[in-house]
Amino acid sequence: MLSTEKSHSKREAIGFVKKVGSGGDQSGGAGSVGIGFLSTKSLNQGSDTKEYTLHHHFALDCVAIPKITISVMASISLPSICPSAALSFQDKCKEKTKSRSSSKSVFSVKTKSHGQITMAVAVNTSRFDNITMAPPDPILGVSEAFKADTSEMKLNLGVGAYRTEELQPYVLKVVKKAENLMLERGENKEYLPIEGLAAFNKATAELLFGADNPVLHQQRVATIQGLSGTGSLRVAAALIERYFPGAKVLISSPTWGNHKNIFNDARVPWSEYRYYDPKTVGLDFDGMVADIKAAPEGSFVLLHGCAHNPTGIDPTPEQWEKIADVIQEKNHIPFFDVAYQGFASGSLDEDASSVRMFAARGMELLVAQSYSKNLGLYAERIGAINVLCSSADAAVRVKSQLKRIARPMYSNPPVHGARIVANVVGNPDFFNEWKEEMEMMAGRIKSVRQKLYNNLSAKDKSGKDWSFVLKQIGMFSFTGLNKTQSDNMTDKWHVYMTKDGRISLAGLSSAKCEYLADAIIDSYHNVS
Ligand code: KET
Repeated sequence: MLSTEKSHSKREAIGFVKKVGSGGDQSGGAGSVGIGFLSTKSLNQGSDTKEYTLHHHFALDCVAIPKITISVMASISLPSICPSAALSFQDKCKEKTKSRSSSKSVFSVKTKSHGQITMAVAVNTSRFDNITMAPPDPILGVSEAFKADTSEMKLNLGVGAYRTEELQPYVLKVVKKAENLMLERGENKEYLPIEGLAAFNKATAELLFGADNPVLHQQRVATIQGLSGTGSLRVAAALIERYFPGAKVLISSPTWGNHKNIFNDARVPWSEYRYYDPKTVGLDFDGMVADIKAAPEGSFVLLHGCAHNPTGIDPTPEQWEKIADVIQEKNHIPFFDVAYQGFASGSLDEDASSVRMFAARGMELLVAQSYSKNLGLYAERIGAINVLCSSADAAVRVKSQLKRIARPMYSNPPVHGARIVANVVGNPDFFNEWKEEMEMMAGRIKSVRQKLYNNLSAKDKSGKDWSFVLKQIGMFSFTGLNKTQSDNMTDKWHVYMTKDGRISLAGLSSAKCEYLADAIIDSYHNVS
C-alpha cells in the first residue's frame, strides 16, 4: 500500500539490511539483504512526530555475508505530490535488485522525475581480514623502491636485467627484425597446443643440447614450452611432487631467491648444499660434494647451468666432472636451471657445456631454460622445460604428463616470444646477429666488471683484495656486503641492490663505476 497524502507527507525509501541464514561459521554464508520503503507523515503540522509505514520490501541475494556489522545508508527524498515517482522507483528496484552482492554494494536508480536514490551498504570489516601483508619481493621489490626514489644519483643494480651504457632497457636488434617479419607474415593468434610452438621446442632443445646431440636423434628429450624459466621450473616441480613423492630437491646455499618459493608452493621438500665460502669468496667445493653425497639416494640436485645466481661463481670443468660423479654414485637426478646461456661467456655452446657433459654420461636429467636474459625477452615469458630420459618411450610418457600438469595451470603458453626465438634460431643470418649481440652484452658486462675492480683496488687503501669481483661471471657480482652494509648502499648512496649483497652489473654503466666503488668501499669499511 502506498500513501498518497499530498500534504505534510513525504515519501522516503529507507534501506535496511539483515543477515538471513548462514550459521556462525567463520566464512559467513549466503543470505539476503532486505530493503524496505517507508513513508513518513508528520502527524501534526510543525510537529516532529512522524508515522512510519512499511510499504514494500524485497530481497537482494548475497553471495556471502560475513559475520560482521553492516551499516546501511539509504535515503530518498521524493516530491510528496508525486506518488508515481515512488512507484516507479519500486518497480525499477524490483527489476534491479535480483543482483548478487559482495561485501559492499552501491547502486542508484533514477526515478521518472528528478529524484535519485543512492544506496550504499558499507561494511567495516573484510572477509580477507586474516590475510596479512606480504613482504616485498627481495628482487622485484627492489625495482619498486628504486622507482620511488627521486635522487639523481640513483642506480638500480637489483634485478638482473640488461641495460645499455645509458642505463636504458635494451631490445635486441635481431628481436625487432624477427618481430617485423612476424608482422609481415600476419600470423594469427590462435591457441598454441599445450606443449607450445613446435618450432620453438625443436629450436630450444637444439640450443641446449647441440643440434647434433644423439639424445635428440634418439628422441629421448621431452620438451614443452614454459612460462619462461620460472614457469618451467614450476612445472618441473609439479612433476617431481606428483611422480617422486617425498623426494628432496637439493639447492645451493645461497641460490636465486625464487627457487625456495617455487618448491615450497609445489610442496616439494628441499634442503641446501654448501656452495659459497665467504672466507675465500669462492666455491666451497668440498662442502658441496659432501652435502650431495650425504643426501638421500634419488634426490634431485638443482644446479645452475652457468653464471650461478647470486654468487657468479661456477665450478671449473674438472669440478663439474666430480659433481657428476657423486650425483651418479648416489643415483640422484640432476636438475639444471639454465637462465643465462650465452650470457656468462658470450658463447651459447660453452655455457651449455655442463648440461651436455652430464647428458653425454647417459644420465637422465631435467633442464629449465629461459630466454629472458640472453634474448632480452623478459616480459614475453618464454622458456622451456626439458626432461632427458633414458628411452624415447619414457620421453613420450613424460611429455604427456608435463602437458597434463600445464593444462590446468595455464592451459597453453603465449605465442609471441616462442615465434621470436624460433625465427631467430631458425634463420642463419638472424642467429649470427643474435650471437654478436649476445657477445656485445656479455662484453659490456665484463668491461664494467673490470672497471669496477680497477676503481675498487685503486681507491681502497686498506689493502683488501677485491680480485673476487673479476673471478665471478655472468650478470652479477656477489660483493660480500651484509644486510646492514647493503642498506647503507641504498639509504646513503641510492644504490639499489638485493639485501644478500648481490649487484647486477648488467645495470651498471662505465660512467657509474667510480661512484659505485666509492659506495662499496664506504659501506664495507664504515658500516658493520
Ligand atoms: N633462474 C635463475 C637462476 C634466475 O636468476 C632467474 C631470474 C630465473 C630462473 C627466472 O627468470 P625468468 O624471467 O622467469 O625466465 N632472475 C632474475 C629476475 C627474477 O628474479 O625474476 C634476477 O635474479 O634478478
